[in-house]
Amino acid sequence: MSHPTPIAATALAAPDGEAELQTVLLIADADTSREQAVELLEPDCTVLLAASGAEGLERARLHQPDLILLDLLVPDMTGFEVLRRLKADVRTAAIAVIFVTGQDHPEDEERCLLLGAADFLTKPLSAPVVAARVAAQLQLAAYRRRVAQMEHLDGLTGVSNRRHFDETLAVECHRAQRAQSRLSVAMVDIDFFKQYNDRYGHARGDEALHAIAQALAAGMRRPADLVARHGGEEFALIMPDTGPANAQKLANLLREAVAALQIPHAGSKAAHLTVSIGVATTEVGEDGEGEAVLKRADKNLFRAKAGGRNMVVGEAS
Ligand code: GH3
Ligand code: MG
Ligand code: MG
Repeated sequence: MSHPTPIAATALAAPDGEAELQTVLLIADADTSREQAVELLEPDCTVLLAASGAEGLERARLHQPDLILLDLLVPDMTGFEVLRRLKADVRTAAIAVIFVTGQDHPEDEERCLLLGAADFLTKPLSAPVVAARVAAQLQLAAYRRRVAQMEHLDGLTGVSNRRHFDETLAVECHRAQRAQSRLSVAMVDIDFFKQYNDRYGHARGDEALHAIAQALAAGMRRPADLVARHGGEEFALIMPDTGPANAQKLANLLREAVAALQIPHAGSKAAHLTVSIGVATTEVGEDGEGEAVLKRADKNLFRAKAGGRNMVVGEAS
């Protein structure tokens, strides 16, 4: 089977800049239609196969595909049941499902759509119809994914926003408490930034905020570390599983990375933009959503400002 246009209209740009193929999970017993579908999708998408409803549900949960093609006739349960279970599970409810059925029964089509299927295909499959319908759903999936990512990001700086920070901090605090590990947070505030705006203008101020945010993000080492814009010219960091000594070490590297940008600021002692950072660490088993440790980090930030700025203040190990 051949088709003129690529199915996956949007190659998603991964955060590291590499394009990523979209993933389609095909839940169907082995037959010629399944072979046809694989052949049609394979050059443009990553295709995952599941030969039963149970396997399909498991793979959907595990791999979070962009789209599911679901045959009405799977061996272990009806396709309707698979769809019902996909929609009942928060981990899979948002994944679009296209139903594939052998008979042209309008009542099947109606039932699928009522159960939440996104679209419907009838066997024998027609290549152009499959390509068009799959492409439409994949485009929507790409759009949804981008919106979900944007909801977590601060528009000006490209790092996480305050809401995402608050949610992540609550989750990580509970995780640290359960794991009996320590979690560090830091508050980062740009020094003499009001003067920077007054002297160079708000637009230059915005550019500096973006550059500093990106330098902080680039300096964070572990996948679980998080940089967020906490508000105005303040950033906040979450460093899971990190004690006071390592958190202060990292904070100092970040402070140096910002200074190394050498963004000129005639109104600052250092003659370029710098940041002050306050660090704090949870006690092992500490309860709470993170307000307490954040407050301690803020107090240390105040000390860093009072101590002369462009410095890190943390807690004793
Ligand atoms: P300190 O060294 O004590 O932190 O002094 P500061 O001037 O940095 O602190 P202050 O709180 O007095 O001023 C913060 C400034 O940050 C004022 C505000 O105009 C600027 N600011 C906050 N958000 C933005 C923004 O989104 N864009 C720009 N360009 N400036 C911002
Ligand atoms: Mg401030
Ligand atoms: Mg400031």
